[in-house]
Amino acid sequence: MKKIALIFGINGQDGSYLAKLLISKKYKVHGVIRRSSSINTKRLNAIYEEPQNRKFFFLHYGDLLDTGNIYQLINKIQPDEIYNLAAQSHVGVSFKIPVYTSNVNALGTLRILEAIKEQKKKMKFYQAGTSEMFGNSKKKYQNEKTLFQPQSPYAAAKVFSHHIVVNYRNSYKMFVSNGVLFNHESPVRGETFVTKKIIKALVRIKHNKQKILYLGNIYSKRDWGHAKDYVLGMWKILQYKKPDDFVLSTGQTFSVKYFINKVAKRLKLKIKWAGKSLKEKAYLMPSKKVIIKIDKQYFRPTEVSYLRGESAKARKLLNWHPNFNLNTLIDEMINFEKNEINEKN
Ligand code: NAP
Ligand code: F7E
Repeated sequence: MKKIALIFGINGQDGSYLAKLLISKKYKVHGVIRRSSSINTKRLNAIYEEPQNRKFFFLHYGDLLDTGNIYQLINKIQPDEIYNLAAQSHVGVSFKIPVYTSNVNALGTLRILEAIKEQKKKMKFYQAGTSEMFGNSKKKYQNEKTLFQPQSPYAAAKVFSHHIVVNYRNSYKMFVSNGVLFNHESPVRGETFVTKKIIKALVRIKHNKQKILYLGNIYSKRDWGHAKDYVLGMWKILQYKKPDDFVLSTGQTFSVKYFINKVAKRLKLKIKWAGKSLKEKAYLMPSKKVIIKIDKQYFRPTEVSYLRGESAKARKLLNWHPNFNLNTLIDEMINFEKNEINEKN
């Protein structure tokens, strides 16, 4: 019998990678999408249009704000595994819509847990936790034992979800697990996240399709991995013999500015930085044209300036190891953007 998975947030970056992974592992995959006024399921088209997936891949309308809808979907589908990847996932935006973000990212998780609790069938549950929960930790590496110090409505809501998962595990003996994942990117990363924004813009600048890239704080440091590696980790977390919490990370950290310089180098764009703070700019050499400017609007009221994960537990207990490094991640993302430009020409 095929295992049945239900993915909330299937239309997102991770959802699309996870759906492909689970289909390759012979699961029947059900996914929940939100109704949108224009078609936005580009990441799922390849899976949906593949005739042999017709019997194994199903999409349903739903929303983490709708308690009845969540209950009905879980009750009808009777999944073996449920992955909650749905969220208002942009940290900066969470300061603009904090109540909505908390409703989806915190209470949305609780709504799913409540629906699972009412089922006779034992269902495993994965919650998409985040390194943002560590906030401005003073630790050189953050792991499962590191204190959460959330610095945004996004992170505070995710901390609630993390704790409520642990609470339901202890209270009701449910198989519910948290992944605490550091940043992970890919060619299908949302376009307002910094890696995708930088790569897309620099490839377009290289091809004379764009003049200037505006960014916020380029001195924060992140531990960036590839979504493909991280969705495998999610699956492994649910295959572990017991429910538990796991950090997934590469263990390396780089500043946004380092990332920009690396991408520019790989694109053979020679850039030179000058100026400080909001006046800092990157010039394209030898023309001396300004191609990067700093824009106040991309700064957050509170910033998480340094994240670096330690994922020894997942590496030991789950035999999880990232295959991508920063160079291979960047190369894949650059190639994707180059193809996008070629296809449009
Ligand atoms: P993403 O691309 O933004 O995908 C999030 C998905 O959630 C989207 O498909 C979105 O639907 C859906 N969604 C948003 N609000 C919803 C609601 N009210 N009801 C139902 N679905 C809703 O995010 P991602 O990068 O794939 O991340 C997946 C999960 O991991 C998120 O929970 C994120 O917070 C968490 N996370 C991400 C990272 C990372 O670096 N990527 C790291 C740690 C944790 P639409 O497509 O309709 O907008
Ligand atoms: O920002 C800085 C920004 O938005 C990274 C989400 O997937 O990972 C992601 O959250 C850094 C921050 O990712 C711009 O201030 C500078 O310091 O790409 P980001 P994030 O905030 O780390 C975590 C793990 C998640 O869980 C989240 O869901 O880059 N930065 N200039 C900028 N960031 C953006 N977005 N845009 C800029 O122009």
